[in-house]
Amino acid sequence: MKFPRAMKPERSDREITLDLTIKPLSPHFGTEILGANVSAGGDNVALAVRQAWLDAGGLAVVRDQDLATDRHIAFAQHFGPLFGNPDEKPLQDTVSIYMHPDHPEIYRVSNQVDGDGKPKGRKGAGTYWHSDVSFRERPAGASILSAKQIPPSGGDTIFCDQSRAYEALSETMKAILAPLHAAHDFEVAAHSQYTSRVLVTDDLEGGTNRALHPIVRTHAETGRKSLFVNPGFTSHIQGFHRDESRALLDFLYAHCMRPEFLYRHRWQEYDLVIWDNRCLMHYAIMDYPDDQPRYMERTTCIGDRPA
Ligand SMILES: O=C(O)CCC(=O)C(=O)O
Repeated sequence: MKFPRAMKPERSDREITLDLTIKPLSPHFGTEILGANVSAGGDNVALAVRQAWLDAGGLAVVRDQDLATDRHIAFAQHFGPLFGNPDEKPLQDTVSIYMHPDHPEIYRVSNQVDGDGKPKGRKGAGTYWHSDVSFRERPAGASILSAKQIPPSGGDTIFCDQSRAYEALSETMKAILAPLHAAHDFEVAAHSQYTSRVLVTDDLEGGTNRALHPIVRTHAETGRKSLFVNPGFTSHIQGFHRDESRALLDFLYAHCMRPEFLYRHRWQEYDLVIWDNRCLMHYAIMDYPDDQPRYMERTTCIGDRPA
């Protein structure tokens, strides 16, 4: 059965006029899209995928996309300008060795090395809860990850729906959070995840990897509110004593971990997964051995300033 786009039924298996099959991944967020050809589909497919992604709370899994790198970049541009484009400062110097040598818009995630012993991508990328690039004044909007090689099991990625997490708070807690801002700083992750302190210090000198954002942000396209703090990059809440800030952040993180706000993605080869960093955080599980290759390519869109 086909539905015109304007008559979207409630979350259930459905097709839209482009013959895409769109199924929920979980009762509250996430969608699986079958039958799309992102590489050859042009603007119509990209716009339909984008709309399905927004409708599903910012998580879409487009199956069976064996995408050439340049086609991935062309598709991603429908979601916003990309980090790595010639006008934009790199995400951080620390990660530049993981960027694709011919395509600076592509960040590579991998547990493999090439013939010269150079990493094919960042090993253990995102093995902590985070929202991509939240330490920038304009953090990431969409991130688009193309799975080229996956281990036979393991290497799942977990997503947390921070809109639902926000909506489940009491009205009293929402009122407490409403005026608050939190500092986001790449150094938080640098301390726990990276060893090359010299490069990190260089990055921080320009101050481009630190930013202050509202704890509750409103999604510019859907109007939905969500929590916007993450353990990976949020350093503290402005105006609070250190232990007050720690206690409130720890409460919010524990709240976000309620299983009903989470979806765990078991990757299939050639999945193209699009997540919205404005309202989701994610965690990549590195539970697979090095002799089981995992290789992924990511584009990252520059989002708006959180408000
Ligand atoms: O490897 C993954 O599944 C996700 C890696 C990650 O956290 C990221 O690309 O931001």
